[in-house]
Amino acid sequence: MPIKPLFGVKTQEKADIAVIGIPYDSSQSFFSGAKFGPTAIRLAANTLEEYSFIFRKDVRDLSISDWGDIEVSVGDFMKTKKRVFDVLRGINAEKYLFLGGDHSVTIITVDFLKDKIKRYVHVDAHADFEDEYLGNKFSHDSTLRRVGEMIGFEKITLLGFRSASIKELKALEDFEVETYSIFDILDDEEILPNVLKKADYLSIDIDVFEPSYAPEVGNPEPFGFTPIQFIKHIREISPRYVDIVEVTTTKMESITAILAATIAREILIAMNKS
Ligand SMILES: [Mn+2]
Repeated sequence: MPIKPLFGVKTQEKADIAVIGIPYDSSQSFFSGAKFGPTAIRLAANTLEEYSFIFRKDVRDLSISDWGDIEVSVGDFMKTKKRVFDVLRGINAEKYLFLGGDHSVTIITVDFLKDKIKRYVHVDAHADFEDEYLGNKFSHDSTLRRVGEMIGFEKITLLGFRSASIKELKALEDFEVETYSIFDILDDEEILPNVLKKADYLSIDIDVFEPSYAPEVGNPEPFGFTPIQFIKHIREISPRYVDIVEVTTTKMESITAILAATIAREILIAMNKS
């Protein structure tokens, strides 16, 4: 089965929203294979409707173009960053949906967009706030830390996490980062819509969902969001930049990729409003 552009949208032409795969995974994870994420998500989208039941809209009717995957340099973060920058400069879209790749790709995309981001929301089971991981500053365990350094710690929010080292928790406090754990969210129903609403960059690590809904991730972590708990607020959000990362599978039929693709479809429509 040939893999079509995501939901059969236009390809390689100027549009308001650019969809781009960044199949990079070099940093260490329990399970590897996040580089297959973009392929798995496009393949999953082949099996889904292009029509959103929630918005009553067809994604193909919107100004969206899928530019395919950027050729990355697996294992070489700096070379990959250069390639991503070159491609993004060429595309020069108003809005972007990036498909990862592991979470370190967000360090690159945020670097590219840093002057435009007003509020970055990191939706993740993990804090990703280590200063480095085994000497690697550009690891998926350090993504939020690097993002904070680039755009300012006052502009970032960590949402839905339930796993962090004591060092990370201390650093999050020291840098005065706005954080809401999954348990905070359970206690206060206002948090989720309020935080999602203000994001202009939304970074979604698919591991934020309960592993029974999204089992194929680098580091599964129980006690996550249910998909319905998240999608319930889709009408309230209008980000300009989104990434969906850490879909980690080599299977042709992946329930994690189906969830990621479905979320991508709804988010593309939500992005179209902004
Ligand atoms: Mn992450």
